[in-house]
Amino acid sequence: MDFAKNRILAKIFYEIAEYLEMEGVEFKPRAYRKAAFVLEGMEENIESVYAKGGLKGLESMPGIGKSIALKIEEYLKTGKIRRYQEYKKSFPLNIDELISVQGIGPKKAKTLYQKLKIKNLDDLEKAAKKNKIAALFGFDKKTEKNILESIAFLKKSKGRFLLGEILPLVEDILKKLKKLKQVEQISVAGSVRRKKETVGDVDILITAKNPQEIMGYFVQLPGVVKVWMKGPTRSSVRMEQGFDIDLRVVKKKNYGSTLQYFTGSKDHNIVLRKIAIEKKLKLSEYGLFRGSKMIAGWDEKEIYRILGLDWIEPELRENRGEIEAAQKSVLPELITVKDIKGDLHCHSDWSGGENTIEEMAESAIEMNYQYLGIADHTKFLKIENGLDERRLSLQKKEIDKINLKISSRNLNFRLLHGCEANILTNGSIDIKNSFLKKMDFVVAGVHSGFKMSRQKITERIIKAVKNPEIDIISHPTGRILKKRDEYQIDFDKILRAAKQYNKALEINSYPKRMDLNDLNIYRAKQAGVKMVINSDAHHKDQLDFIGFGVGQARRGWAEKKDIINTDSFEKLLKNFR
Ligand code: DGT
Ligand code: CA
Ligand code: CA
Repeated sequence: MDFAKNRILAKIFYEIAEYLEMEGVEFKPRAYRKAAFVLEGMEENIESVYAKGGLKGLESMPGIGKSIALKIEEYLKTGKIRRYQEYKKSFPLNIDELISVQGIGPKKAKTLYQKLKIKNLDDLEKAAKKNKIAALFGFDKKTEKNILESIAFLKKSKGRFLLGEILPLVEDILKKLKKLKQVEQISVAGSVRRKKETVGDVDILITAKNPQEIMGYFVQLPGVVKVWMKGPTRSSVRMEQGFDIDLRVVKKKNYGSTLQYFTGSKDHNIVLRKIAIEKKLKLSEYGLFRGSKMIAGWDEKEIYRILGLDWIEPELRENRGEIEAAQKSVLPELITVKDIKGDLHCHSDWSGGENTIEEMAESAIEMNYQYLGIADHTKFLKIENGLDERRLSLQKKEIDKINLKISSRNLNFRLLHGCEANILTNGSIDIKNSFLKKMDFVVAGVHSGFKMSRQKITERIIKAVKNPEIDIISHPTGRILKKRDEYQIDFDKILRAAKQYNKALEINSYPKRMDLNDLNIYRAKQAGVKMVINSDAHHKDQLDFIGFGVGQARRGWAEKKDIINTDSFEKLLKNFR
């Protein structure tokens, strides 16, 4: 099924939300974002909802009120939304781009356009370099410097896409191609197969009976907006989300070597080719050769074996020691999604989340988890409606009630009551220790004051690590992919403290967060520090994000024993107390 209209409407609604914020309208932006979010996650296309139920049908969807339903109707009938067109006409600017700059929100974007005719990142950069921004808003030099840094950062990541954003789309396309009777073997290669946190383009390989037909089907997939090339063995398209997919059809006898070659990474392949040469062999995408005789090619494992290596998981192929480890047969046994027994960081509608605690629990039960830890924000985070001690106590009662209900179903499942408390600028926590003591577990993280000096912010986090009531440090680096760099911390110092006080650092699976990148995970593992892979879900469907965290953990060589939420419920709680 094609969900093109759902996606287009979602994108328009996200943009309308920004325009509303530009005008200083309250509450409505949130409603539009919610509607966009619902549209993105729908399992039915919006045209058929409307065809079946008309305006009433649209209104009966969660998160869609009267005025938004009318806009959907308008779009389905006319292909346009007048209000949106008007906004675009009065403010012809790249709003997504501008507000992704740290310190620039919709209102500032509006002023920038009105006063300086700034429409995009390039305009903004030029103006900032001439100190025009500071003059306009009364910013100090430092703020303007931050803006320039943020622009440089955005430019660096331009043209790369979050794995979490595109993987669901890629998996959908793989599924569609797999269903074709002509397709024999199929795999994604490149950085997607290696689960790199950001992806330049998507590479897919297949072997097939009738390549022409497959190419014909591929270039007409829903969501394709441009065909770069369409040939008998290779086609390349641009998807509406902006990323490209390369599809290659190869011969069966070359499938393994081509998969190996296009999985990369380039650095990994270079070393592999050297090893081949040392053995008087030659490795290329067409196979492994002795002289002109092909000795391997159809199977990837075979190539590694003949080169004297254990087969290497794609996530490890970055030339970071995996080849030496494969030679010595000491590769790590990487953690898998199946090893995860529960999630210790998700949000409910008590603060920031979209679903009730019970709905979150049901999703976790469906995922065969043994436990789910509700860790809502605490009171310092006012914008997220953070919980104070009184509401935390009420929440505890609610969780007890749900646990009781669930226990009658004879499931091996329990809800745990935690919170994601704030590490304040002086390292203290916004909820008293005497209260935290009563909770099942406590996550604590930095949610404000990122721009402190390296020494100060490190001390601040270490103070939280030493706090006996805290079990997990969330957002240990504070980065937001493509938006904000890690905050300056002395990571080695934090690792030493975490090891000494036996605290777990969080691998955050939320696609744009991914606190603890592959290299940091590797460092933590080497330092003997335990980690926890959490979804940070704000919606029940987002519990699935866990796979992205597991992907990064694998890239960081993490094994089951390194990750605490592979433990049973009993063992986990014993360690927390
Ligand atoms: P991306 O797309 O930037 O996220 O990263 P990759 O790794 O998917 O890179 P891509 O799409 O340019 O190429 C796919 C793989 O093909 C790459 O990982 C390794 C292989 N490859 C591409 N160009 C070269 C090359 O010049 N030399 C070698 N040895 N391998 C290459
Ligand atoms: Ca690629
Ligand atoms: Ca490529």
